[in-house]
Amino acid sequence: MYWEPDKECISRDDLAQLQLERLQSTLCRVASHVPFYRKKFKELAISPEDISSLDDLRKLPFTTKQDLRDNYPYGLFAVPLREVVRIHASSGTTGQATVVGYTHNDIKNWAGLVARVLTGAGVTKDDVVQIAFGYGMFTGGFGLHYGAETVGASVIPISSGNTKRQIQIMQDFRTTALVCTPSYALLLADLMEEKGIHINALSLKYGLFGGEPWSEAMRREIQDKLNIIATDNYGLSEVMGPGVAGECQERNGLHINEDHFLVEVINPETLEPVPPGEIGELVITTLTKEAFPVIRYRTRDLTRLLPEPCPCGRTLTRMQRVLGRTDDMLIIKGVNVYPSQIEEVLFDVEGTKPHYQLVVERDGRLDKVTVMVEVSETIFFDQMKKQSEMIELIKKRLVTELGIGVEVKLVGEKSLERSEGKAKRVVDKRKL
Ligand code: DLL
Repeated sequence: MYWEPDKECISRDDLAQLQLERLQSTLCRVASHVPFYRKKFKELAISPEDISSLDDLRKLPFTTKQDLRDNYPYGLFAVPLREVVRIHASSGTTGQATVVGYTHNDIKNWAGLVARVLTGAGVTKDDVVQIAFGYGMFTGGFGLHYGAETVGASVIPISSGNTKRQIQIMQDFRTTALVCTPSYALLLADLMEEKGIHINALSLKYGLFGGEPWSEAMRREIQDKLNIIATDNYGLSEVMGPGVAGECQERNGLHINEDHFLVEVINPETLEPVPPGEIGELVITTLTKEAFPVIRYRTRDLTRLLPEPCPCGRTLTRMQRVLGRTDDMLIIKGVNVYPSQIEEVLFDVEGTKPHYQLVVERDGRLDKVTVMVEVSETIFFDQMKKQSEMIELIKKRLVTELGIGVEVKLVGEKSLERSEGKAKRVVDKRKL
């Protein structure tokens, strides 16, 4: 049930002590080996010795994605390349790619933390784990792979893509745990339905999904269609990759691996901590990373901490599923709107499919958002009246939820572009 009970169920006091010790050694490491941090500490007139409690964390500078870009490719590494055994990079779709490195020890820790997440979700060495995340520069494939091997499960490193083959392998190899993005899990489920493959033809028990935001409605749909326990897991390459946090079988928030990551939740505008339990931007300081430590890394992911004890017995704090990103936020007629808010509304309406896209355009001086959502074939082709009723219902609920009006367009099943990795939810035509 637990992978490392001494860490996952550690007392909060012991944890705080461990975090402080590890923070201090991380600060010494970056101050002596990373010119970027040395310069920042000097500018702020602080040195690692000034940090004598966890509250002192607030004296430290933030690190942003731009800092990583400015130091491309190896500028923030804290060890010589000779000690680096693995390099990953983020896709860089929004500018310069960012590069991260791992020592032998980092890889060992990473595998152990992913093993924790897998174990929490139910995976044991008796499982056959199909990893449908891309292998390559993306951390998803290799990260989950090493973790699953560490658990002792039988790993199928199929990587992403080739959906038909994924299903064939799932049947033939009797896969019990599926690992991929939640949107890809739905794509797999849809194709199975189309091909008339009954869920009983599979041996699936668990699905571990991450890499992109999803909703409770999507979880329900995946669990029903694939007849599995679907858990959420979170991570980012700048900090390590998958393995930063993951849900246990309670499925009520993700336990953060706090013995390796110190987290804060801040107001992205004032940069001050939000009151306990409120939503803000997650900020992470790595506590054990050797090759690529980061101090107060601004993830741009929005969440809140759930400090109440979890019935599973783990003492590691949970975070709520990621609600969106600060840079995903759309400002429409002055109102902040997150795709996840729209998603929750859409999926509550009967007849919609869990595939949608938000198209943002500029109409004169104003931003206009059109919500495109797939609906079942019967509604799309046969029932004009039902269609207009549905549009009105969605619009009404969106006004209540968001406080502003948006356009709604129903589209046929499978007409929105599918992705084998992370789904593209927002098409912003304003930048074109
Ligand atoms: O997506 C690492 C990962 C791979 C995590 C596989 C889990 C499973 P990046 O490509 O660097 O790394 O993207 C990180 O993806 O800042 C979030 O915005 C988003 N993200 C990752 N996991 C989740 C999740 C990997 N469970 C960025 N829920 C992060 C919501 C997530 N968003």
